[in-house]
Amino acid sequence: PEVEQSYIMIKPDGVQRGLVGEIISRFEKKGFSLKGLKLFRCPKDLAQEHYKDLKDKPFFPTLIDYITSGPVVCMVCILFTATYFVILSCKAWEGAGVVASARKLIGATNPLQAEPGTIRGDLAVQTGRNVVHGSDSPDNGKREIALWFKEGELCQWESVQTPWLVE
Ligand code: DAT
Ligand code: MG
Repeated sequence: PEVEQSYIMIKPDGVQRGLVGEIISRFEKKGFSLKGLKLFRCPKDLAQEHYKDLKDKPFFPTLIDYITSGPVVCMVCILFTATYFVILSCKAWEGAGVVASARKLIGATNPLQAEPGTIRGDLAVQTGRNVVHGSDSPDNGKREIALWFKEGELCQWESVQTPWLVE
């Protein structure tokens, strides 16, 4: 069975501000594992496809300029489980899997409204410079990973921490 995966991206401001280690560290410390990781300069058409649901918003052009203004760090986060079946049948479908949990770690879209303790709440002040992206649903996670990563760029492995993270 398939395991829920989230596409996480450190935006150009996070890279420029030297927050790459800090942000990756928060996902690692939570107990998520990296399945893919790369520094990447995003072309305009990819940015437009990634944010296609927002194409009619007034801020769309500045959003695309921002995301393509410098390198981003692309990540796939996964939660290894002793039995994939368990997470599929209970946790992921209840929305408590890696996608929803990563959104909680990231915090609200507007960093001034994001709770302290979240990445945006601790490290950012403006919606247009909110340092990190996380998929908003398992389906979008799948869609975004296929957009940003090529076949062969993802790594199949299992963390030795698994039995100390999940019973
Ligand atoms: P999120 O990134 O929290 O999933 P979203 O998908 O609604 O938020 O929007 C994607 C990005 O677009 C967001 O991270 C920053 C930008 N954005 C959203 N709403 C905005 C607004 N009202 N003004 C300027 N930028 C905005
Ligand atoms: Mg979004």
